[in-house]
Amino acid sequence: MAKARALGFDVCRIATADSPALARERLGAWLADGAHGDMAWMADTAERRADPRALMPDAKSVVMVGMNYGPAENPLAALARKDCAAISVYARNRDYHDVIKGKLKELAAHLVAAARPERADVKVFVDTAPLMEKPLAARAGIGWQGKHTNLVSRSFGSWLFLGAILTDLALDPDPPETDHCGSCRACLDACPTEAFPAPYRLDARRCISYLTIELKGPIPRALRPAIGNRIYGCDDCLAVCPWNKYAALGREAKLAARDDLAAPPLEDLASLDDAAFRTRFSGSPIRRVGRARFVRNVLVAIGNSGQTSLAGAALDRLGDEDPRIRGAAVWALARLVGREAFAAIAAARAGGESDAEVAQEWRESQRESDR
Ligand code: B12
Ligand code: SF4
Ligand code: SF4
Repeated sequence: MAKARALGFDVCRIATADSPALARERLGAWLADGAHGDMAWMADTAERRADPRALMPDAKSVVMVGMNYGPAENPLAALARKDCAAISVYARNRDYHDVIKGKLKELAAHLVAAARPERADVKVFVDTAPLMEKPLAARAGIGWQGKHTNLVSRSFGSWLFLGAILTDLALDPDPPETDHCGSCRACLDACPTEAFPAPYRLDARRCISYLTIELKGPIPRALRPAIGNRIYGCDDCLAVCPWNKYAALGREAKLAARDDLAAPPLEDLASLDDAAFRTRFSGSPIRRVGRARFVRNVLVAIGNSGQTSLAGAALDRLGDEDPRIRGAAVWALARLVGREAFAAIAAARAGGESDAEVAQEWRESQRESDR
């Protein structure tokens, strides 16, 4: 633990490496419901994901680490500034995968050295392989899976990134943590898109994190209004958890919010071309989604802003080369300009649309603005 702390981890505990209790059944039920949406990689890897030994047949222990990324300010404050973007806490600076992976490798090397003369095999993971990190962290006693399904810690609330080292060393396991949610249901009630069909179960297809990060195609129209100005991920269910009163400010500088990502103006983000997008988000997790998905999200936020001054930003994107951006621009415009103005724009522009899904956006937006 001393070495883990010195490397920047806030908690490090050990679990046995067997399959987490009920994980196979629960993962199977979640996939059978289609709750994973378009994340086909979750279904493709299901068999391996349910059992750590599929990744390392001789694994006896898993060293689980947590890194606190507690924010300096209430992350929900950004939701009130409708002309600006709300970016989830985890994505306001460097990609946590990159930050944690290097440190995990160092911790693994330390484990190998400490075991000598015994020979130790180690493999490190931070959301990089099919491994169920949350139930393993709960078994190691780092926290428990709350009703929002994420791991909650009595010391850090909801703000912990997880990482894992699988090893064939038989290390002494720590006792597991028990559930401390009690009768609370704050996270379930806070979800803007009603993504929890039941406590401890998330329908990713309705989750803003999925819709803004994982979903490649157009965001379903019915869910767009509830997204508000959240353009990358969502923190609502995490932020309302009462256990956050014990949370501390994260100590990793690379994860502290960049000033320009605290509440960037939507208008600036909508106009980023590919080169500007890559430069602005170099080293950030946001870069992974690419410009098309990102500007699509920004346009949904513009449509939700209620600010007619942003209609020009949507109008500028009607001719974008990417159909996802054009489609979201049509939707945003219809919500910002009056019925007659939209009808005039549609008369001039809709007929030239070659993409079937965008043509459908024109038709549906016209229908809705006529109501
Ligand atoms: C797929 C995925 C997503 C998907 C689906 C999320 C989900 N809950 O499954 C989407 C894109 C929506 C997502 C969003 C987010 N994610 Co994510 N995601 C993952 C990933 C890759 C796999 C999770 C998984 O296995 N899901 C499958 C489901 C079936 O498993 P589960 O969530 O553990 O479900 C359990 C419960 O449903 C429970 N259960 C079911 N029925 C019942 C009934 C009872 C009574 C009980 C007690 C339990 C129970 O059993 C299941 C199995 O343990 C992990 C990394 C990893 N490799 O583990 C990161 C991970 C979970 N994500 C993480 C983060 C930070 C987020 C976001 C906060 C990002 C953001 N700000 O936008 C949001 C949070 C949304 C939320 N409320 O979950 C962190 C969470 C850290 C933590 N402290 O828990 C992880 C661990 C990545 C990491 N290495 O740090 N994510
Ligand atoms: S991350 Fe947001 S949308 Fe997803 S479950 Fe939590 S509150 Fe709901
Ligand atoms: S908000 Fe309440 S129900 Fe949700 S995880 Fe936190 S303690 Fe559990």
